[in-house]
Amino acid sequence: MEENLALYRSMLLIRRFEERILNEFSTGKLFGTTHVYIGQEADAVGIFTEIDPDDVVFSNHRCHGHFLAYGGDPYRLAAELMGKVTGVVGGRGGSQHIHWRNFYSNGIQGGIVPVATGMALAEKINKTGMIVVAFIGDGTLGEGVLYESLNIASLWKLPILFVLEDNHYAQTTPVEKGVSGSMAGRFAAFSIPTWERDTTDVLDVCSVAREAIATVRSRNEPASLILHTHRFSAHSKGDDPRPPEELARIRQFDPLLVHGIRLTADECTQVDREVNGIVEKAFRRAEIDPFPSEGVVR
Ligand SMILES: Cc1ncc(C[n+]2csc(CCOP(=O)(O)OP(=O)(O)O)c2C)c(N)n1
Ligand SMILES: [Mg+2]
Repeated sequence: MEENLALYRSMLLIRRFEERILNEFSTGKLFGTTHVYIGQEADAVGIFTEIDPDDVVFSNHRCHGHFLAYGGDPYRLAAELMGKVTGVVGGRGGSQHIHWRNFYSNGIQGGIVPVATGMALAEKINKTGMIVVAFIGDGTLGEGVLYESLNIASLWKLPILFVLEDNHYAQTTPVEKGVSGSMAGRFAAFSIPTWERDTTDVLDVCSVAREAIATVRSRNEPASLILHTHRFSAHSKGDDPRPPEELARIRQFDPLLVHGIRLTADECTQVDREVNGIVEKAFRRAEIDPFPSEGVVR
């Protein structure tokens, strides 16, 4: 029960944080762009429940949910989005370029995958026992550098888990128009084993992630995890050509609803109150923080 509550709380923190981000953009307090994770929360929370604290994580443009599930501070993430000196990377990285402990993100689709692969080589050489987890989206299957990385990861038997979050869209392009053939087949071509689930149930994600992660760690070799999911919000702030019927249909897969039925109404209300308080405090505190001085990178 405790665990169910903790999983729900982590997903709700991401949801409320991201909702706040979308609202704050209209106030002009945030800089750059943003790609919220609303709808996909079960992926991050399930996976981060199963990795070790020292494992290395490479995220992408849609990184807030990954960062929060990793244990990142919502206040420092809010400050980062506001360009404040107290931000995760001193207000210089913005929404997509975050680094904290062993967490890295980058906005260039696929660009971070060879870096993640190199990091897995370093972990192997240094015999740290740590594995690398690299997140990509369905649209990133179109990036050639991904296949060079899969090839090297397989040839050199590197401890890396490639997580493919298929939310069925690359910006506004539906997956049917951008991805031919089989997703799992792409990994199979490099003899990389794949675990695949179509689910927004965080307990399912925990269980499949546990298997995939255990395989990478015990064999010291690559694996992949394909999670079919749904993005409820626009790709970025407003670019969403999907018809209302489709948006209504996918809402039935809301990970908070799917998992929420395992909790009592009182528990949900209590967690909601607690999480709203955390998000409110994070944004209020970040708002009054200073901007970095010109030319100074902290
Ligand atoms: C090399 C590169 N090309 C284009 C973009 C612009 N861009 C950012 S996200 C995105 C779509 C990514 O789709 P997907 O990989 O499915 O991830 P999702 O946004 O669905 O999470 C595009 C085209 C980019 N960031 N990098
Ligand atoms: Mg996508």
